[in-house]
Amino acid sequence: MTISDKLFERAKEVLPGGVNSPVRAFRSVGGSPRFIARAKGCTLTDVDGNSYIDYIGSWGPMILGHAHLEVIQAVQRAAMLGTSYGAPCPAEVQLAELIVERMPSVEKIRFVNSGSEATMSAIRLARAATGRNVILKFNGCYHGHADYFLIQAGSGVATLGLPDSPGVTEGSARDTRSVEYNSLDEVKAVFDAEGANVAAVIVEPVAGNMGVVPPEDGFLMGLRKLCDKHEALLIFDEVMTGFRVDAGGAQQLYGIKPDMTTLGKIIGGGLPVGAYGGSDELMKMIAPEGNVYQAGTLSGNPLAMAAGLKTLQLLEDYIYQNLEESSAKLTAGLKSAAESAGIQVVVQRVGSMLTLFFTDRPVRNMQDAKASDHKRFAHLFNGMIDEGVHLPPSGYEAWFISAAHDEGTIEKTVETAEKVLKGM
Ligand code: KE4
Repeated sequence: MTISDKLFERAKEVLPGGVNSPVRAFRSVGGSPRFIARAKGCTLTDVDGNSYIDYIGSWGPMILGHAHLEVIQAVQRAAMLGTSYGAPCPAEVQLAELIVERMPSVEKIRFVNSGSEATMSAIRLARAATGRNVILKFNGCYHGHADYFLIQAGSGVATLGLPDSPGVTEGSARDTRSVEYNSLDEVKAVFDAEGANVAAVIVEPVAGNMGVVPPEDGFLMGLRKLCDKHEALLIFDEVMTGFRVDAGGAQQLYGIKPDMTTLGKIIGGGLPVGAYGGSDELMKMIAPEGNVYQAGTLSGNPLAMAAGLKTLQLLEDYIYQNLEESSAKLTAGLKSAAESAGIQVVVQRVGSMLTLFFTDRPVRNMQDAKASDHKRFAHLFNGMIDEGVHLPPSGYEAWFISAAHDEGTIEKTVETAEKVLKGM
């Protein structure tokens, strides 16, 4: 048994499934998770001393690469001044100002401690602002683990093949509608039936939790127009896409202005963070300015703010240009590797997030994602990890490329993929 295996056995005695987040347990790919001892740049090193080229990227935050010196130093400096005050600190103002500057649709923002908290709070605000209850989401999209989101959800829910989650009561699911992504007809049908009751449409502007599924032309604009027509709010869940697919998020990439935006991951630079924001008019409904209550012990935590602030400050335009080049090169390499192995794949990418699907047609929605061959993905995953390349352990997840994935890393990844695919 490896040290990871022994740790996993111990972990299963005290942690459900041996993990603190389900998708990490390798359930859909088989085998046991590697326990990580350290990470630097684009490399993970496990407790047995094995190193891996990392495409998990902590599920999105590590766009600069792991243990970026300036980010670490910012956190160290902050930690020396105390880890949490329960009172305002300068860094939360500075980070808020930077996000507001880079995301024009966000005039005011509230920091929380996870993406789940951000989306929960955004829904509460949308319901308060409209006086309506119904929320419309999309099959395969994942907005965190609040009860009313765990309906046809993506990410770990899809990975584990859970239709929905026990413990979600009739009452909390009653006001959630979930339709196929990229289907404006299905959205129209919901609005036609109960438009006056729809508080908000919440959407991943680029879906990343059923694998990467880009919005088709007109989809996001269609949502914008339907929300305007029925006076519902459009919420862009940019927890994954925010500062990932573009310096201003998906809303800048596609030129669509949502009413609210939720954020996480990158804005915390690898420390726990989430945020929700929108117009001043909307956000002033939030306590203590307004009476929509939301609070958090560690919200605006000085360490997370320091890591997020430094990360965003380092995310200059040239980084995005380099990420576009390296991600495009990886995409082309994966396609040609599969072709030379005689295996049909589709690689879908937006910016530096991509997914390889074992299928012969574009993946437009969750139905298509489910129809791709996840057994083959498991085979690819295990072949790659044995060769020192750690993909996300699910076919329903995005692969993340960081600024630390240099040309040699991309080439090694492609060579490894070719070797593994040829052996399949
Ligand atoms: P967290 O509560 O996990 O910080 O954020 C929830 C969330 C909300 N919205 C989107 C678009 C998200 O992608 C997420 C979380 N993403 C998953 C990865 N697919 C987190 C990884 C995990 O659950 O272990």
